[in-house]
Amino acid sequence: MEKLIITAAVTGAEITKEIQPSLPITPDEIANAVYECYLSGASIAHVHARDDEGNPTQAYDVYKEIKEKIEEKCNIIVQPSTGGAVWHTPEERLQPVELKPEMATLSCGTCNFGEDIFVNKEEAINKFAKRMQELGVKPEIEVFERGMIENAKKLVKKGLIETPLHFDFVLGVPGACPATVDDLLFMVNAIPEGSTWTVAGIGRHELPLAVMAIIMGGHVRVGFEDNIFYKRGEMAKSNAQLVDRIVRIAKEMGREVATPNEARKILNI
Ligand code: KMH
Ligand code: ZN
Repeated sequence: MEKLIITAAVTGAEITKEIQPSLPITPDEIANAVYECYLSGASIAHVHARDDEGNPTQAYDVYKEIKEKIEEKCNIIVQPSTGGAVWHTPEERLQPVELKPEMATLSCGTCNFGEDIFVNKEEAINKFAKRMQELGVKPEIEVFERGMIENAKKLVKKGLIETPLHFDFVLGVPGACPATVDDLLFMVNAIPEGSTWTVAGIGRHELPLAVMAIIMGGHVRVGFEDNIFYKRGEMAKSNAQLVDRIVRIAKEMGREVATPNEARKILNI
């Protein structure tokens, strides 16, 4: 099996410090949290930015500061979000792509998102994909529902993204696809041959789906964006604590963990 790529999603757009006191918010806090995750074994940092009040922002300058601070510390792959928060406009969301990161996320459809709707119209998806292609940014295709895989295949036909594709199945978002074993298999069986995939299980689903991915040859995303607990009733102390556990399980199962440069090779970056 390929070595395991661990993505650390350290901040997200939904969690607050009131809910998880160790949530990294400022560029320094985010860079430090990412560095700890890198030392633990993460090879990709999925990054969301926050403004001075701690609210989600897609501002170019804030992402630039975060990216530079991370790059001063380590060679982890920096993957900014183009999903942002549900209320960001497509124009706002696309800003971090202008930094020409190695990767960025590309959500390929609309879904319910708790009480909100995460809107990704075809026109915007095409625009995001085109700009990433122009700037040489590898998209990680975010899949919250099965139809989003078909939208990604359409982008390949239109020449807006290139194979091999890399997918992230975000399973267990309230209102979107559940996080069962059958759902993960359904997704994995639907992606084009030669694709790579990772899974981000939300909340209590993070760990079981990660274990499945380790067994199946997929990759794993963990972090406060998706899950703030270490176990039932016990908050995680840090993002790195969640990475540490995945590294331990992978090693016990004989799956080696990829360095950032090994992840670059696996992902064709
Ligand atoms: N915060 C969600 C609405 C991404 O980063 O690309 C979208 C999200 C996906 O987190
Ligand atoms: Zn995200």
